[in-house]
Amino acid sequence: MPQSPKEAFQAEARALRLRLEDAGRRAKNASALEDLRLEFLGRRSGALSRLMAGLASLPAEDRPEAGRLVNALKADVEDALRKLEEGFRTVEKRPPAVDLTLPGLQRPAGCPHPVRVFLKQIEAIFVSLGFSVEEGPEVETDYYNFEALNFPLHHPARDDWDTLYLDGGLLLRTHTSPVQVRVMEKQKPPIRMINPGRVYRKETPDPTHLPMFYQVEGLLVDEGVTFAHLKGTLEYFLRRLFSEKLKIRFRPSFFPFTEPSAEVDIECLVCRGKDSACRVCAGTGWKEILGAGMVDPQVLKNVNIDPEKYSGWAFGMGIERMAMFAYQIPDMRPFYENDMRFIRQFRNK
Ligand code: 2U9
Repeated sequence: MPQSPKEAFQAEARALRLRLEDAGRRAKNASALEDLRLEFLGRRSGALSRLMAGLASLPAEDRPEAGRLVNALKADVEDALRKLEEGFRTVEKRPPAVDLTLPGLQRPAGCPHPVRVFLKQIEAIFVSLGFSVEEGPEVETDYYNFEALNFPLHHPARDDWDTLYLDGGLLLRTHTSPVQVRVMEKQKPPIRMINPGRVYRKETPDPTHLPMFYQVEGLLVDEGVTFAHLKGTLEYFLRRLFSEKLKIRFRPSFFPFTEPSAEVDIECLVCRGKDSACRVCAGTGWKEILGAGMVDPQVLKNVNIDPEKYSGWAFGMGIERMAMFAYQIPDMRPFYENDMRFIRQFRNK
């Protein structure tokens, strides 16, 4: 049935209301809102102005009702626009969920630690000589850390190797020597091994002491092994590590687990013995770099190796002290302060 002018007017008003709802849902920001305002309330070509103009073509008796319809629609349009505007204003006032002014996440690339680099160089030299690389526990028993190595209970020699004691008769190892003891218990000679690892001492940190540091110890046990083999091996090792023509000297010393024992010095690489005021060697021209000796026959007996048949030698060195000397660092503490500016300096050494 054809629509009457009044029905046509009402249908147009309904369509306009639907368009308003749909446009309101799609408007996402203040500029879309301005477009909406023009579309519906624009003076000349706005939808409501056009609807209003259509009033004139209605029969006179329908005009008052249609006029009310247009006014109600106009009020609804204005109301809808106001609500949308308020909504946008509060969204714009809210701080963004992510602070875009913050600096981005930085993930600086790490680099090998100088102590580790030095340790690997030492390992490579001994591996090339046929030594195996062995590791063992850092928490040890009194037997493996002291007794088996000739430190009887209450012997004053223990003072220099004092450590942190744990419950149950356990302690933090003061040297990596317990690893040699454990290997010798299981494996009969010939033995050729080095054992790198962390060790602990009762020390207050200062430029030349740390309560935790790295050691590399070595052990060789076989028939007919002499001090001459020890001297030759250590000289070869130190010349490969530092420089081919390095001057080396052995001085008599004492350790509970070796007899005879020696301390090994190398020429001061900073002044080469030419500066009587050298801060690195105190003007002596020499720098103590490691300790060594023939394994005490009692230590061999403790692991059921016959000292009449076999003999052996051992050595030990502190890695941070060697690295300090090699890289000419006056203080060991920065090795463990986690400052990448310090660590990075030794990347290519
Ligand atoms: C066994 C027998 C003997 C290992 C040795 C040294 C000498 C030595 C120190 C150097 C600096 C420790 O890091 S430091 O404080 N070490 O002087 N170490 S002989 O002798 C052994 C090891 C195991 C069974």
